[in-house]
Amino acid sequence: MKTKKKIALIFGITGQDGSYLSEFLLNKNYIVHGVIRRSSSFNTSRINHLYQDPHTKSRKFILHYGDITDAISVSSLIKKIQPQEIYNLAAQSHVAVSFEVPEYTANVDAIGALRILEAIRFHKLEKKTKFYQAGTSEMFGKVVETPQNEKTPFYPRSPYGVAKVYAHWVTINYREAYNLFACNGILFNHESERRGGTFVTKKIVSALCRIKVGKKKKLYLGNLYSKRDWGSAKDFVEAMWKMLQKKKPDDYVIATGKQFTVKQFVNFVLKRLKMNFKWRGKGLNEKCYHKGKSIVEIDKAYFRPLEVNTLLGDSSKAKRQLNWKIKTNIHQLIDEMVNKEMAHLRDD
Ligand code: NAP
Ligand code: F7E
Repeated sequence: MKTKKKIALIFGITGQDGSYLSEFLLNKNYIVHGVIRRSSSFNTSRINHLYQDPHTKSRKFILHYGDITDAISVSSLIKKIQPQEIYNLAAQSHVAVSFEVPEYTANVDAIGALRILEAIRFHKLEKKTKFYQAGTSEMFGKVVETPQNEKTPFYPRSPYGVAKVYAHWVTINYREAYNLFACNGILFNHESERRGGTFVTKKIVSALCRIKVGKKKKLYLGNLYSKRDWGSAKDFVEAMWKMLQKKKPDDYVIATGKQFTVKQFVNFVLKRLKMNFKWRGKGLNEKCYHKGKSIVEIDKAYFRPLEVNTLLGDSSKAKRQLNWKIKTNIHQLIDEMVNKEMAHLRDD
C-alpha cells in the first residue's frame, strides 16, 4: 500500500536555510511548498537546482508568491496547501540592518510568526499542522550566563533580537493556549557556501579568496573580537525537522558548543589558503599583513550601535532528546566554503 507523502510549507525558502531544508525534506520524500517574494531581479539562485516546471506531472517542489507581511496571502496559502508541517524561516535576518529598518524588521520577524500561527488557528488546522519557528541565539544578546541553554533568560541587543523574542513567546503562547504543535529552535550562527555575502564568515572567505588570486586588495571588517559559536547550516536544518517529529512540542538550543573570535576565523581562512600573515597595531589601527601589504583593516562603519560580544550554546537537550549530532566542525566548514569560492573564481 502506498503511504501518502507528507506536505511541508516553507516561508523563507529562498534563503540559506530554506534551500538546505528543501533538499533535506525532498530526500525524505516530502512534497515541498515554498513562498517566494516578488522581486525585480531573480532571488531564487539557491533553489534553482530544485525548480520543477509547473507543467511537470506530480510535482514535489512547488513555489508560490506571497509575503509574510501580507496576512491574507499567508492565510490563503495555508488554507490551500493544508501542510502537515510549516517552517517559518522568513526574516530580515541581518542584525546590523535591523538597526536601520527596525519597524520593518519587527513586522517581518515578530508579527510574521503571529500571522502564520493565527492562520493555522483560523483554518482549524491545530490538529493537523505542526509549526517550527526559527529562533536565534541573538535573543540571548548580552548573555547572563555561559553557555546558553533553553533556560537562559533573554537579553536581546538589536531590533532583530527583540523581534525574535516576540516570535519565540507568541509561539509558546499559541502552544499553551490552543494546543498547537509549535516548536522554537534557538539556533546559533550557522554558515555555508550559500550564506549571504554580508554575513561575516562569507564576507571573510569571499574577500580572502579574491585577495589570494589577485582580484582584490583589502578586506574591511568591524569588531574582530566578538565571539561566535559557528556551525554548519546543513547540520542545523536537520534539527528543525527532528523537532517536529517528536511526540510533544518543545524548544531546543542548537549549537556546536565551541566559540571563536572573528579574528580567529580570519586566521583559520588565511591558514587554509596557505597565506603567511602577521597582525600589527591596536584598536581601529589593527591590520593584518601579507607579503608586506595590509590585507585586512578595520572600518568603524561595520561596528553596530550595540554588540553581542559572546555567544556559546549548550545543545545537550537536543543531543539527548532529538538524537541530534554535529557532523561538521569549523575547519570542515571553512574547507567547504573556501573550496566553493575558489571554484567560483576559477569558473569566472
Ligand atoms: P536568509 O538567508 O536571510 O533567508 C531569509 C529568508 O526569508 C529569505 O528566503 C527571504 O526571502 C525570506 N524573507 C524575508 N522577508 C520576507 C517576507 N517579508 N516575506 C516572505 N519571506 C521573506 O536567512 P537564513 O540564514 O536562511 O536563516 C533562516 C531563518 O533562521 C531566519 O529567520 C533567521 O532569522 C533565522 N536564524 C538564522 C541563523 C543563521 O545563523 N543563519 C541563526 C539563527 C536564526 P528573499 O530571498 O526574497 O529575501
Ligand atoms: O556577525 C562581527 C559582528 O553579521 C557576526 C544572523 O544569521 O547569526 C547572524 O547574526 C559577528 C558580529 O552574524 C563584520 O559585529 C565584524 O559580532 O555574521 P554576522 P550575527 O550578527 O551574529 C544570528 C544567530 C542570527 O540569528 C542572524 O540572523 O561578526 N563583524 N566585522 C562583522 N559582521 C558583519 N556582518 N560584517 C563585518 O564586516
